[in-house]
Amino acid sequence: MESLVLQLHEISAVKFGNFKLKSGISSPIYIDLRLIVSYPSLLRKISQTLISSLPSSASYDVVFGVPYTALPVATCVSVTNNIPMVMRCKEIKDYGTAKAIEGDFKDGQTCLIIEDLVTSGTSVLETAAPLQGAGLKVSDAVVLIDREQGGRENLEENGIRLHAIIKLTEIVKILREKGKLNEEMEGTVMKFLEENRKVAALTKVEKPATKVKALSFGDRAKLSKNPTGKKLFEIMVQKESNLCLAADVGTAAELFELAEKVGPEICLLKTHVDIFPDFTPDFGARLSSIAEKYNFLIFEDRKFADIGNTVTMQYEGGIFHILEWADIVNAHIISGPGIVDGLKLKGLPHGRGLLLLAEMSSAGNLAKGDYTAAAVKIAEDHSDFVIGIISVNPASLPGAPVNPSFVQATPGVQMVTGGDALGQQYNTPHSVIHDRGSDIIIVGRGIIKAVNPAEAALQYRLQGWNAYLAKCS
Ligand code: 5BU
Repeated sequence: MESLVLQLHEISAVKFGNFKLKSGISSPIYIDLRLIVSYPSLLRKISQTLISSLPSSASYDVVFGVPYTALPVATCVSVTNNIPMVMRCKEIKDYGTAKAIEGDFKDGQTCLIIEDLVTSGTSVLETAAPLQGAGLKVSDAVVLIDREQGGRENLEENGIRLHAIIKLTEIVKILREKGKLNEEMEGTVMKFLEENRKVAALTKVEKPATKVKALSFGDRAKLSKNPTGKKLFEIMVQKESNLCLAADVGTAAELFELAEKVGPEICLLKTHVDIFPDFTPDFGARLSSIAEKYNFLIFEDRKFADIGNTVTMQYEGGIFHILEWADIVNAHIISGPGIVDGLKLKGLPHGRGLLLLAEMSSAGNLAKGDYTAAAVKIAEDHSDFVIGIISVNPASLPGAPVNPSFVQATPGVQMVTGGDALGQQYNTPHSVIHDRGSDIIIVGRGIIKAVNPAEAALQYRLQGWNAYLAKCS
């Protein structure tokens, strides 16, 4: 262990000084294990140490390295121990055969997660979810360094055993013993690590006490002035689901098949009806009967944007007859409040609801500032028909907290942050619901490109719902 620590120090993978961390705080210690790719013998040593730290009885069908730092380590473990590897693509592409998890594996196989450093355990948890979603069993994670900031406990609570090679405080002690840092620096680093541990523990205890408890969906159902808005909240409570599936599949036939599989997990199914080459006039009736069977609502993501008079015709007419089957539609406010009046004219007599777009998930979009504020204001002015808002950061909307009778729905959600090649940006379910204050996660490719969409939907539902429960407690 000593020689490993000394080598890490020698290649400057462990440094002492004054470093500004991503979180903005200054740290006297900095760890950058990406450097190990330049030192093959060290890489080999680390991977061997990781494997030998596991119980001898343990065996895994596949290994997975958290990108990017642990990826070469996992490759090394895979090659030397002859254990197949699986990989995650940070960006799920629309084309080709790219999947959320790449590699050959079978449902129910066991997967060992390999990570370089664990702090609170969040990154391991966010990694485990899509693996589990793809059908793999994850019960163990092995890491090189444990920062001792609650990672072990957090993972344990989620059924994952943590195997750590060395604690950060042990690294500091070894380097001090070997004369690589002076007493003063040792003191500074130990104090920093201790304080950070306290900070992590304190925020855990203090946050719920100082934060305003979120109102439950059940209570908010009572506040909604619109029957569809009310029903949506009620379904969320009944199904313990705040998951909306963005069903962007290639054909209507695939959509029906997917809705049957994922139906039990969702409160809302979002369509883009104009993408189906096999659309037929009975589309609405067929989808509605599946919606009724599994108790979810249908949201056509039509993004109306024209003047009031035109949207009345687009809503009701054409070949899609959206008004007949979509419980909910949405609209941009670029044309002003007349668009809401137009849609309301047709929708309200049918008890339908409208979501207004206040923010978008794509990079460089223009829905911000005054535009976002205007969307919230128009929503308030039409709270009999507007049931909620499409937003990305609901807690920071102008005038927040926004009227609790409005549901907040957020697209751009996957188990890991990142994006696609065309500007989509992803946040995790926990971050969207708990940290950003949203109510509903809208998930498309995270579910539909999964090997097992039903299992992936279950995982998204659990993550979304647990984040909601945490907000209410
Ligand atoms: P994804 O596969 O999870 O990236 O799909 C996201 C869906 O949400 C997709 O149907 C988009 O049309 C939709 N969407 C979005 O991604 N971003 C937005 O700001 C809005 C809708 Br509004």
